[in-house]
Amino acid sequence: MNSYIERVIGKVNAKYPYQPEFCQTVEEVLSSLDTVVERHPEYEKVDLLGRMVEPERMFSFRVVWQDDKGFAHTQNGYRCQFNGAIGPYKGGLRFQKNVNPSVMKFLAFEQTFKNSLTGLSMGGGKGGADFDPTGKSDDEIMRFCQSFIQALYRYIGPDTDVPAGDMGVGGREIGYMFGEYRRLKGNFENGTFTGKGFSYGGSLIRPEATGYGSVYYLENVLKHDGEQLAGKTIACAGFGNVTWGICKKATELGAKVVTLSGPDGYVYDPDGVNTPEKIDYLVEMRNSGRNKVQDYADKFGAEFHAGEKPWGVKADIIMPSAMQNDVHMDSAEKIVANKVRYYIEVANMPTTNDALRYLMEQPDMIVAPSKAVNAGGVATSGLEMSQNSERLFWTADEVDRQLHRIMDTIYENSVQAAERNGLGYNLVAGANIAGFERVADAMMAQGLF
Ligand code: 2IT
Repeated sequence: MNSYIERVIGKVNAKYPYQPEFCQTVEEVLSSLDTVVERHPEYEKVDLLGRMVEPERMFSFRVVWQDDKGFAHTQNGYRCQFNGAIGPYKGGLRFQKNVNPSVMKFLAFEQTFKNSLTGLSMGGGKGGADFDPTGKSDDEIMRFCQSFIQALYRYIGPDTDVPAGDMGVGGREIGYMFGEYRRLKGNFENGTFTGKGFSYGGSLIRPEATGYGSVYYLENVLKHDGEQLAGKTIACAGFGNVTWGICKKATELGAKVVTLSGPDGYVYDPDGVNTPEKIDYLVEMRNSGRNKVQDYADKFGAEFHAGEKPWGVKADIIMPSAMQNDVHMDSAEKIVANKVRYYIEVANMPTTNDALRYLMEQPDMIVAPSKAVNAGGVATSGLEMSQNSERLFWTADEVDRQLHRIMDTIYENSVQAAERNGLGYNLVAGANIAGFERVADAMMAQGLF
C-alpha cells in the first residue's frame, strides 16, 4: 500500500482506538485510493488525507426530555459536520441507543463520499442521539425532538447544514424537529430539513428513494451480468424505511424479498413480502414502536427464527439493509457456501472489513458498496432541496426519473473510476475513488484549512 495512506490509517488507529467504527471506515475507504494517491504526490505536501479524516467540526450536547410520568432523562446529542468542500453539510439524524461519537464519525465520513457520488452539491454530515425510541409515546417523541432542536438549531440551516432522517428518525420526527426549528428561528428558511411531510415542502418519492435507488443500482449490476431482476429472490434485513422501499420496487419489477430481520431475529417468507397488505404492514410495525419483526411472522404465518440473522438463507441476491456490521465473517462464509452471486450492501457499512475483503475475493461474487447503493436517499434529499429553493413541487414521476438517472450515473462513474485505475470491475474501489476525487479536487482548489 502507498506509504502516505498507510501512515494516515496508522495515525487514525493510534489516535482513536476507542472509535472502532470510525477506524474501520477510514481503512476501508483509504485502502482503495492507492493508484490515485500514487498519481498525486502533491496530496501529501498539503496533508490532504490527514485533513480528510478529521471532521471540520463536531459538537455534542445535552438533550433533556421529560417522560409521560414527569421524570426527566438526559441523553447525548451530536452533529458531525465532516466535510463541506462541495456543498452545505448534509446527512441524517439517527436516534438509537448505541449512538456514540464513533458511530457519528463513521456515518459522516461515509456520507461525505456518498454525497459526492450523487454529483449534487452536498457536503457530508451526520448527527443523532443515544435516545431509544422503542416503546416511547408520541408525546415523548415530540418532547425529545423539541429538546434536540433547542440545542442544534443555531448550527443548521439551508446553506449551512441540512439534516434528514436515519434510523429512528422518520417523517414524524422530522415534522416535530422542523416545527421547533421554525418556532425558534421565526423563519421557514426553505425547509432546512429534508424528508419533510408533503404538505410543507417534502419531496414525493423521498420515503421510497433509498430502497428504489438500491434496486435501480442492482438492475445495473444484473444488466452488466446479462441477467434481469424478474424472478430473482432477495434476502433483506431490517423492516424499516429502506427495506420497505426495496420490497415495493422489487415486487413491481417481479422479484421477491424473502427475508426481513429485527433485533429479535429474522423472518423467512418464501412467498415473498410482495402484497400491498404485507408491504404496508412493515410501516405499521415500524409505527408501533415495538421494534419486533416476529409480528410479521405471526400475522402472515411465515417462519420466525429467534435471535438469528438471515444470512444463511438461500437467495439469489443478498441485500443487508439493516445496520452497520451486520455481516461478520461467519455470515460471509454462509453466503459463499450458498453460492450467492450478488452481494449488494444497502445499510451504511453493513459488512465488517474482513468479511468484505473475503467476499470481494470470491471469483464468482459481485460486491456492491453501500455508499453507492444507498445514495438514492440522500440524492432525493438533494432534489428536495432544489424544489424548496425554487419553491416548486415536482411530480412523483419527475422525481423518480431523476433518481433513476442519478443511480445509473453513480453506477457508471464507479465502474469507470475502477477501470481507469486498472482495478477492473470493482464497484467498491470505484465508488471510493469516484467519491474521493471530487472532494479532493474541491479541497485542493480551496487552499489549506
Ligand atoms: O445515510 C443516509 O444517506 C441518510 N440517512 C439520508 C441522508 C439524507 O440527508 O437524506
